[in-house]
Amino acid sequence: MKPLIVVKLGGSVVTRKDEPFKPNTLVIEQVSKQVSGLLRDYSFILVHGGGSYGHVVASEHRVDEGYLEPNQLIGLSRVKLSMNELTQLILASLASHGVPAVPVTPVSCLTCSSGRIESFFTRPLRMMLSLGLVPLIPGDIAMDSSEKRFTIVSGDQLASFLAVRLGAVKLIYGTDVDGVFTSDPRLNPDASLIRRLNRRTIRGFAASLRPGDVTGGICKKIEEGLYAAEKGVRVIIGNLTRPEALSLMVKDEAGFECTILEAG
Ligand code: ATP
Ligand code: IP8
Repeated sequence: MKPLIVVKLGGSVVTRKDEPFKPNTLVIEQVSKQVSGLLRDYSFILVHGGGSYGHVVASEHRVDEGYLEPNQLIGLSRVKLSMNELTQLILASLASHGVPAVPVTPVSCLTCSSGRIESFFTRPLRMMLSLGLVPLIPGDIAMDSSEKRFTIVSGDQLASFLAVRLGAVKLIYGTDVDGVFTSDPRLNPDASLIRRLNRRTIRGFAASLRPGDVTGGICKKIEEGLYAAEKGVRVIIGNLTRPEALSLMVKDEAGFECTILEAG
């Protein structure tokens, strides 16, 4: 089988996070075209985030906090509606470039405990990959066996879990910035890119990393990425809004401005 690459298409890549329900159509198209060209040599799982779709709705209904009161249930439905819409846009773009993507909805094949994936029926994914299909997986709502009863499972967690479980050679977290910086580069023009990051070196920056959206933003992304790196997956955080970024990160990230997460 071809080497497996798991790519998380960040919400900051596939949407404009500062405008509710606004897809970044240009970047979605760029990514679809690159995946199409790479499929001859690699197999892919594409995970996508919520951006200006899921996060807004999830936080309105406090879905990430778990069950608080019955009125939240309609919120679960609304999160699905908004995420389905985004998945559909990405799927249509991939298909128009000849990428045989199939959407897989996490709420139907996994459960969490206190917000962490506890079981995931991955057989359909393995069968899809062996056929040459490209699973397209959104961050999603999930049933939770703890007293939370439901939760949000982030694309970041899904991507690192699947990269480890399915033996990916590389896990790419695509965002709208070049990687992890000493502080938020969109707020601080003096922030500098951290090219290599591990649990030891991160201590120096921990205070400057802001938690972000309902699923924890850049901090959680680093944590999820380090988990996969420590299990032997090559993990990169890089800017997928740059032209040809995906191809460069898949084939050879040397010389490309990005952050590599390492064990140690
Ligand atoms: P989503 O969760 O919607 O899928 P995403 O995965 O694209 O989104 P975010 O969680 O939004 O990514 O994280 C990327 C954002 O984190 C960047 O747009 C940046 O502004 C912000 N950020 C905050 N602190 C930092 C930092 N120290 N280094 C890099 N980015 C940072
Ligand atoms: O954007 C969250 O996934 P993320 C998805 O990867 C929802 O954190 C439903 C808010």
